[in-house]
Amino acid sequence: MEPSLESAVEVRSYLGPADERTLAEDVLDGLTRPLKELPPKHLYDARGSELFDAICELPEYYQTRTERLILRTEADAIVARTGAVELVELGSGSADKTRVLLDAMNHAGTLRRYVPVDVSETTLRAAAATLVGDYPGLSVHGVVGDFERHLGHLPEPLHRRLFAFLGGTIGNFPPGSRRRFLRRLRKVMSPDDHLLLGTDLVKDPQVLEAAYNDSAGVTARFNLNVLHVLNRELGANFDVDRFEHVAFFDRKREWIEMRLRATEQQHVRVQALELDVDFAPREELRTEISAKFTPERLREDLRAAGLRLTELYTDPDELFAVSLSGQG
Ligand code: AVJ
Repeated sequence: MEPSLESAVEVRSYLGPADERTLAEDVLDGLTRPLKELPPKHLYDARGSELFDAICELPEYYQTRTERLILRTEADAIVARTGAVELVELGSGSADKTRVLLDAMNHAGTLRRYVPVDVSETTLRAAAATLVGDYPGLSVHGVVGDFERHLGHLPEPLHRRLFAFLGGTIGNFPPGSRRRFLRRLRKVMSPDDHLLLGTDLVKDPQVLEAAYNDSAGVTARFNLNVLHVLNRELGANFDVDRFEHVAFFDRKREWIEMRLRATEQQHVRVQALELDVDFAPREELRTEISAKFTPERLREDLRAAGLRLTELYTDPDELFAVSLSGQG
């Protein structure tokens, strides 16, 4: 083993017993409401993450490949514009889009540190090990945690940082929490830091709806998987076959909504919570919102958080946007 590689990686976990309670609390909160709802983060257990990776390859799901194309085209410009020596990535996952940015920083000769923040320690450690091998001189400081709660645990900045929040995940926040999250993010940023944010754009509703109702049924399996999560983690007895996947574009709110619809009247017991939940025939449980942006709304949301939009990079078909903003 190379000692130099070993010392280049440091991983700190901030997840504890409190985090195991969040699923239980979210279920108790969400399933006792008149309009049943679950936060989308529980879609991503091992199986859910696998299904999400499969979604990213679907012909209908243009987001991932479009964002990658934008990053490939603009990475050098982004690095030149920000002068970043350090990349802080929220929800880094397998970090494959990250490489495009790390490559550009490496070529510019500025790359010093990568700070991935992710809830999965296994994924984070695997990515860290590969990256230090591939980028000589790179150090990785991994933060195992929830980017909604652990932003206070980022290491002291070395110099100018680029914060990346990619994939359109910001769209999962409802408008109020979205601005609150951006504001909290802005508060941990230094005056010379920049935020690189990936957002899906408002477009033809048919194109949007197809992306969440793929013909291979992968999104349906991804959505239904959350019921398996509740069955396994909380001893619930959802009959997954008696729910169906629903996804539509809410034209007024300009977001995609994913729901699970009970095909018939049913009663569910959640053992760990001693909770009984009834579903009326066709009653729906909301599992995700995925907001779509116009450049104007994006600018406004950033401004409300104290950030100024400086660049908006998009693809020729204007499907997706990667924006750069800062405090200057
Ligand atoms: C990972 C939140 C960006 O909203 O498009 C994909 C998740 N849901 N298909 C999205 C998702 C259904 C995805 N984000």
